Amino acid sequence: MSDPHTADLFAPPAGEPQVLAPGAVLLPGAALDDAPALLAAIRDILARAPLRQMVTRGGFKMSVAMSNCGALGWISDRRGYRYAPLDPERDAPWPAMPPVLQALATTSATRAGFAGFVPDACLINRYAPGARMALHQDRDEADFDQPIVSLSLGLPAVFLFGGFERGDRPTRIPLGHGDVLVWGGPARLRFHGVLPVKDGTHPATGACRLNLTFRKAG
Ligand code: MD6
Ligand code: FE
Repeated sequence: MSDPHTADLFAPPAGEPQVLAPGAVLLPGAALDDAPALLAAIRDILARAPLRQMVTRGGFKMSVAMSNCGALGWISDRRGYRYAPLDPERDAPWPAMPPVLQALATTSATRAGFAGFVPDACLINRYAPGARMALHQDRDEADFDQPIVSLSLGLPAVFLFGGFERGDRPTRIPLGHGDVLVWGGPARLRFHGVLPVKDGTHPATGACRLNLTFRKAG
């Protein structure tokens, strides 16, 4: 099986977009070149708006630690989930979205067939080993015609790519450092989640996975 044409059928080369389902496109390694600049920008944001573990409406502390940048930030508390212009921990606006982050989101969306995507919200998720994200739909945004761009950095994770009902059996998609997943159109309301992140360290992030989701929330 050393014929490169045959091998390609099973392992598309990094950089080739992979259509997982209509509207869901994986861009393997799309952020690798920019990763150092992206991580520097993320560190700067987190120095100003620190990561915190939010509680759900039911009062459970989420295993993933979160912060935001951009005009709007996603928050959860005993009143539920929503987007808010102010960081409730600091009673101040979220840090602005750095151009390097916005550009990655817009370029990735265009590559996946969603030209003209300009995010106003970027949710930063940090997964320590063991942290996970239960199956959910993203439905707190104003316009479901707008895609979501998701960037993975650091430790790998298994993304659960589900269907349109919570009970639909999800497909497992490995996501690694520099991968970008664009999620829109007919895929926009699919259920999805992340399996517990395995122990390990990554040269770029240390002992964690970072996931950034870019949205047009307002
Ligand atoms: C994560 N991602 O990858 C969690 N949501 O850590 C999400 O919940 C997500 O990757 C909407 C669109 C893309 C995503
Ligand atoms: Fe989500």
